[in-house]
Amino acid sequence: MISNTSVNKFLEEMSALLNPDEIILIDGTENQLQELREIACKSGELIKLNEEKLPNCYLHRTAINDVARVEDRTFICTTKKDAAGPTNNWMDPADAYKMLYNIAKNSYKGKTMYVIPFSMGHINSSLSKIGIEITDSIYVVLNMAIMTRVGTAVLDKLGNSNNWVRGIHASCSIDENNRYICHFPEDNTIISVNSAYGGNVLLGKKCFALRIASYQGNWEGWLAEHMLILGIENKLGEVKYIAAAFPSACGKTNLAMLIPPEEYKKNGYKVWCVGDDIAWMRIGEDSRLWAINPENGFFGVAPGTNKTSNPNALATTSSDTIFTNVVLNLDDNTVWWEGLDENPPENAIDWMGKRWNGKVDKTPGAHPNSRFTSPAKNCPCLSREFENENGVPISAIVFGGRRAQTTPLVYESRDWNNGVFVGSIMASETTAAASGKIGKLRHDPMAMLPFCGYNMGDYFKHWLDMGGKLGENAPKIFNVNWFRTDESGKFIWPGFGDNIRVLEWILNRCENKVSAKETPIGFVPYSKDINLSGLDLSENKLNEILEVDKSIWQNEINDIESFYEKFGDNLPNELKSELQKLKNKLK
Ligand code: OXD
Ligand code: MN
Repeated sequence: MISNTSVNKFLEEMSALLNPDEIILIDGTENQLQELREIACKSGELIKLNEEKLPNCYLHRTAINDVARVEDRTFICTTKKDAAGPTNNWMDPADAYKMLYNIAKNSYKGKTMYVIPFSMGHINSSLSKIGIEITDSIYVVLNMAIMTRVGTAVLDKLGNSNNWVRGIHASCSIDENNRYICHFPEDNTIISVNSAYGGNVLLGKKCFALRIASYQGNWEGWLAEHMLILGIENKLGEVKYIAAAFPSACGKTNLAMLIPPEEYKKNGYKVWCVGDDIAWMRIGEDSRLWAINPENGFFGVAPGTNKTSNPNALATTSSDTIFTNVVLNLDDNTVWWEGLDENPPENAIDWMGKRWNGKVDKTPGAHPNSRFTSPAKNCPCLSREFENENGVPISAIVFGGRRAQTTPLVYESRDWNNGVFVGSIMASETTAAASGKIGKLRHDPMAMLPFCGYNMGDYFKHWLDMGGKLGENAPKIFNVNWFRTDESGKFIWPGFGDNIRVLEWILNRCENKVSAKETPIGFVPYSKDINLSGLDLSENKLNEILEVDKSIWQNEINDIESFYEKFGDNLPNELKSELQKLKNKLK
């Protein structure tokens, strides 16, 4: 059935270890996927939703103890501990394999082993990479079939090559004390046990496209980043592309699918989504930086998604979607989540499977990290370059975090090295996307803290080297913060569609169309250069969120220094010198 020698050997070994009753190769046909949906509906793993209102849509509930990525149980397993660096959990590969194989042994007994050949990126693109995930979960198969390109076409592309990533997922008993998400970048292998939550088990996504791929990118000279990619079209029909990194659940999907406000629409502006979560970026033959989105769908956070915040995402979810951990409305067999509208269902089931009345019950009906998995092709603003095998050229790189204070609405770094410094000192308040405390400030360089598959000191060095190679073609690097609050804790900047006002300034800076004010941290806009027309925000308020307060930044320095200390000798000198420059400027 499969002619690739290395794949066959892997499947033989895995079937001996896991002991499934049956093995099914996912061929990518709609017929096979439909059969699996039906089996999952029979077993209760999926609930079929209202076919008229939500065609081909399903609901799934994970176990209550399995609702988010588990960073404390995520490991990078490299021969040398230093290769994983101070920001990753590390395990010796031999110990990890032994432990994981013990946990997973015979765990497919009575079950089917599904074999999913998948391609990250367009199957024909030279920038793409191939993986094979085995799993005992139909939910995983169906999600992978939305999020990646799956099927026998991938095996045809692979031929007899051994260059592919092995992904092993075993649900086991969803025991959180034996849950492990382990990466073996030296052998292109990922093993995930005792979870069935998306980010831990859709191994093409965070595990491969970020952790393993970032390691590969360091060797091969490219970047795998936690970034959305969007194109902004002006009235002349010219499209410029921006790649932007934000920590999880900070509005990446909303920004990637932004709908411009009326003033901008009138002036011919359009925004095109290339990707909402991951960018693979390489230096093209023209020496510019080119990006592809290796995914084929969106695994978006449901709560807060609505007709105003992200009408494009809502439209994207209106068919062919798997919803996870949202509310089931029993009246019409549709779904609901907090922030969808003001009309929660009264006759409903919450994400835990309990009866729920949205008018009376105080507990949220949907989990704060509940999700939708939808195909990219459903997105009304999907870029026509989405399938372009070469990707899109990047004009600007944007970093951003969730900071109530400190960081201005937007600032531009002085040059590439300073931009890498800006990315490396990113900090953000934590969200529900990962288990742990919410709202706690943590350093999250380039939004890659949970996703960098190697020593982050070496990762910074790699970024600096990429700048050296790009030379004068390097995109400009910016930082944004949509989340500054006033005394009463309310966000000052409206965000959502109005973020285009900031992106416009960014592109104007890339084209040297506007000047900017120099501050100790970089260049901030003159308020006159941010278009406020049609917006209920005074220039004074705008100036307030553009302000760089030296005393707050002096405190920030202490924080950066203690964060940097972790990296010891692996911290590149260029970043030490950028930090020194910042200190001098703040004096
Ligand atoms: C995601 C995440 O799911 O970052 O994209 O957690
Ligand atoms: Mn993400």
